[in-house]
Amino acid sequence: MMRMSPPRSPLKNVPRVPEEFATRYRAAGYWTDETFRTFLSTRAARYPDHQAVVDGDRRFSYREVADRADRFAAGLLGQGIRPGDRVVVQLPNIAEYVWMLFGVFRIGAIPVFSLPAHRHREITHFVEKSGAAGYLVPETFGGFDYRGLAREVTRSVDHPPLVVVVGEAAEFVAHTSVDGDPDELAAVESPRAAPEDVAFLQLSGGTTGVSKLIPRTHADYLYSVRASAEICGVGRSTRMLVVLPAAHNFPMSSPGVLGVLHTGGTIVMAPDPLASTAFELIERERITMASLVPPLAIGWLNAPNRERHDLSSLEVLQVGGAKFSAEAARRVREELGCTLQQVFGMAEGLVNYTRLDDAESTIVSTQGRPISEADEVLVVDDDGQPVPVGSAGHLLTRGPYTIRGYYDAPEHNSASFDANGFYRTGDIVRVTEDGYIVVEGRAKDQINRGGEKVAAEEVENHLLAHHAVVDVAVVSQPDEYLGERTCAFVIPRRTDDGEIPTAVELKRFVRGRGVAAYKVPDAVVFVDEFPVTGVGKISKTQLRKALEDELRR
Ligand code: AMP
Ligand code: DBH
Repeated sequence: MMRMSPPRSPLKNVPRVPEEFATRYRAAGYWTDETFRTFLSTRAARYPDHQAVVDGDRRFSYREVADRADRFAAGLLGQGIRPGDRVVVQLPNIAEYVWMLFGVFRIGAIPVFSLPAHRHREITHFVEKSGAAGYLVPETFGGFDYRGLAREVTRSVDHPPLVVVVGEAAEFVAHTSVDGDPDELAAVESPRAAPEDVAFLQLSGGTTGVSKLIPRTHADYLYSVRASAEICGVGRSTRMLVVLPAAHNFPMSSPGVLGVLHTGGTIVMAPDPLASTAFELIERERITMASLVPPLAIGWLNAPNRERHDLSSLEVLQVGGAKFSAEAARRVREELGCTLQQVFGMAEGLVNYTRLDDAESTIVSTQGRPISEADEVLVVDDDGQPVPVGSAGHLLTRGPYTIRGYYDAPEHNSASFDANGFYRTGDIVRVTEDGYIVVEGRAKDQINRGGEKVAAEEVENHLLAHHAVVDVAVVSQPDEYLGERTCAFVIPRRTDDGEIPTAVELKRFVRGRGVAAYKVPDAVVFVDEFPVTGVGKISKTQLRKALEDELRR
């Protein structure tokens, strides 16, 4: 395919950690010289024949995965991808994810992570915002045609990226053009990736119209991966089932795929999130660890066929991404016979874990404590004043693996970070006497749909594009299964004969705008006006309360 290369430019507007802090993080050994460029080859040298990745009947040793990564890297070079180029990665949980990702790292290119659920609108934004030169997709997955999506994306951007389709890439590894000669890689050994440079752009759940990209460096991320691996007790004998989308920050790094590869363990890719699929794999592969969002964990607890499977190999079940109720948490040890680890993290940085040897009461009733003694946690009131220990307030944080700003978003950063560089998480928490965090709520304008974050403003903008929508406010509504679901309050424009659009029509409209399905509102409620606050702003608190009152009735 003929392709115009995008104009090459380095990443611009990447806020950095001030030198005074960087010096401290290096001196403490948090930041080291290691980079993702050599991460996999180092592990392959250490554990060459150990099983690294299992995907269905396909099994790959560390040496095999590293070889494939090298050949893919050489192939990318042959196709014109260069160090510093951005490459959007949209791959499902398949073995190729691992070597394609490390192939991108190998040549010093910068992955831009996206989820399989993302569609034309999101991917176009990621490609344009990052100035991507490449885009990796499966051919089809879960019945969806990603090749068609890639075609659509390349048609709508000024500088279409090189599209690499996995189905083909798998063949490429055998005989065609995205398979290169690893000797060619010598040409890109220099310039070396610097450990404090941006390694990749990670996804944020976001609170704004389009999601912001999170610049993570080799040094900061690898620190969180190493420390997480230790806290979570992963090692060579760990066999981790990857159920959540592998590119999500939780299954990637807490300790996730990277933590397991760091220590020479084995990754087993789950092809779908069904409990029955997971149970079969746990039994067959002797899985020791898995990470889930609360709705999936509850699905495991409630699965009728659980007794039919031998789940005795499972040692640790991690649950995070959204609040896990104490009632459900208590059931994990009782019914699954393994240790629960609650995980409260964010792609921007800070990750909290309950420790494996914590008292059961701590494990079930808190969301854990920070990874690092260098993580700074502040809990403040609406005026920014610290609250007494044990009281609820806004969580602010700063530390050796928390960003100081989003990529190329100066205006937004001045709101999301305080003058001292603390990230305003938007979460309402309280901290116990012994330093454990309990998540009490949220101040940010976001819906946490079972761990999938939906920015209210983004959905509102899509609905406002409909000709029959005068105004809209999107809020969360309690949901038994998801924890929260999305409800759009809409003031409709009536036609001359008094007709208004239907809820179904508006949902279909949002879907038709080319966004991930999880962003389509679950409910649409038509109203004549919105309740307003004292200063005349739409009161989302009152709208949420109206929904809760209705639910109670
Ligand atoms: P993101 O910034 O998109 O990576 O999403 C991180 C957000 O997910 C956090 O700021 C919390 O709002 C939410 N979150 C993650 N883990 C938990 C948890 N265990 N309990 C409650 N909320 C969580
Ligand atoms: O929700 C998250 O973003 C999240 C949850 C748990 C996360 O990024 C993480 C652990 O690292």
